[in-house]
Amino acid sequence: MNHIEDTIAAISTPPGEGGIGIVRISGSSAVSIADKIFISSKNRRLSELKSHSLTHGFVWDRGANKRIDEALATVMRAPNTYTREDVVEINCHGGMQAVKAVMFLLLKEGARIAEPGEFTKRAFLNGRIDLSQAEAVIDIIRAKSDRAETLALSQLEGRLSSKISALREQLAELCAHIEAHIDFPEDEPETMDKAGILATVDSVKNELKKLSESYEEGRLFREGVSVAIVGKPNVGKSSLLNAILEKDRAIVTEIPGTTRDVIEDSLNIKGLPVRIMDTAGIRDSHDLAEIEGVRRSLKAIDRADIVIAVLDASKSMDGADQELLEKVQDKKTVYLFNKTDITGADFDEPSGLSPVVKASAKTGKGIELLKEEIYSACLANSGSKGVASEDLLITNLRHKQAIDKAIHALEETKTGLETNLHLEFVAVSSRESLDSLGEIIGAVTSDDILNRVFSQFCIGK
Ligand SMILES: Nc1nc2c(ncn2[C@@H]2O[C@H](COP(=O)(O)OP(=O)(O)OP(=O)(O)O)[C@@H](O)[C@H]2O)c(=O)[nH]1
Ligand SMILES: [Mg+2]
Repeated sequence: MNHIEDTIAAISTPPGEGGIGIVRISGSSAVSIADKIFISSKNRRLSELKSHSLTHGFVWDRGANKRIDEALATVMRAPNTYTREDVVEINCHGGMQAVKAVMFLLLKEGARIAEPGEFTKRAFLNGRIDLSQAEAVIDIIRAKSDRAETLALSQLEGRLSSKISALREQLAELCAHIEAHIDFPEDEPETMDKAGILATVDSVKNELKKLSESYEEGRLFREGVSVAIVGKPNVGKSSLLNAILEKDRAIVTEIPGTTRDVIEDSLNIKGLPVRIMDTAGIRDSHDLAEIEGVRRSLKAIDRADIVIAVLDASKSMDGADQELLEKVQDKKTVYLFNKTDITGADFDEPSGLSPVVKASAKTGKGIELLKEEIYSACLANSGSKGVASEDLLITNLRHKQAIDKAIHALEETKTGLETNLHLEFVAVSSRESLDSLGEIIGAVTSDDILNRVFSQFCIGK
């Protein structure tokens, strides 16, 4: 993946039927290779076209002397392109056949198949974006909610990059200051501003701590949370799922033991991507399918970030309800009393449960409140107070790990200075903090880091 002199090509639209299919070509020979397979209807060569212009024509197989597809070609010349190289995009008809035929011709004319993420990797290697911005591209593609997309977009626009760069500038100055005194220890007491250095260490460290702490919340919005609806048979779990999703997703009957499998769907609560699971009612059974269903319900409790324990408000609590409460006691749980359309707000409510939502899956009452409670429970899980949307959130584990490494190195720097450790050692840890932050934006990088980042991409991006 390091042959940046190659011209690469890939199908950039997802496989399957679609209106159009796009093949993208990037590299110094992009235009000349595309010219060999594309004939514009005005009989002009792509190499004669102005940059960033679109032209209609036909994909042409010279060898077989036949038209392959009608298409549009866009020529974009370096450096104002996605990769900073010459780029040609051929928009042909959707479906697999046309794009595959175009790819085949391009490979025959000298292009190489791009590896996953190679276009974006080139954008990084050619200095158009830094590494955290490249990662934002994957996050945008994968965003499961508008909030996740907004966070990724702000990362792509460089908000994280500028924050990290600003902190690195402070650290670079600090390193230079410390290193300058290594060779002149006799000057040390007079010229080295130890108090000033310590103040910088503390202030950078505090900023990094704030970023690190934002990760749990950032991760929630990027990756989403899973919520399991559990309870005895017939308490209204499937009805609740349907009410939450506002669609008829799961089968509801008055027969206890209707749901046998885990039914999953997704929704968004205030920008939080939520994967919600309806489960089989938990009870002892001799029915093999139901036994398996109950096993899956228990597994769902384990897997879920949040559990909704459903209780039937129209009936008094029994041993099975108690058992359920014990099973969820180690989980972040929202207790939902269903069927309050039958009882009203007055029923025998056991004490000590929190938060409690009184609802009716039948009338929809309390469903909005339930969503609020799920949202708060998630943020409480992340240890966050619900940071305002303008705040910078770390959403990527790799970034958090690099920040934590930098914090640790700064702590060592601080101790070193306070205990008058030889400056050479202090210099090592302060350099380490600078380098750790450099890993986030790719100023300091290794093949290992690059491979890890770009292997997550899809082909054609
Ligand atoms: N009055 C009233 N009836 C409800 C409510 N929610 C569910 N029911 C009824 O309770 C019965 C069971 O509902 P389900 O949603 O299938 O219950 P479940 O918990 O999924 O049951 P299993 O899948 O068997 O575990 C059905 O007859 C529903 O119409 C409610 O809020 N009020
Ligand atoms: Mg059910």
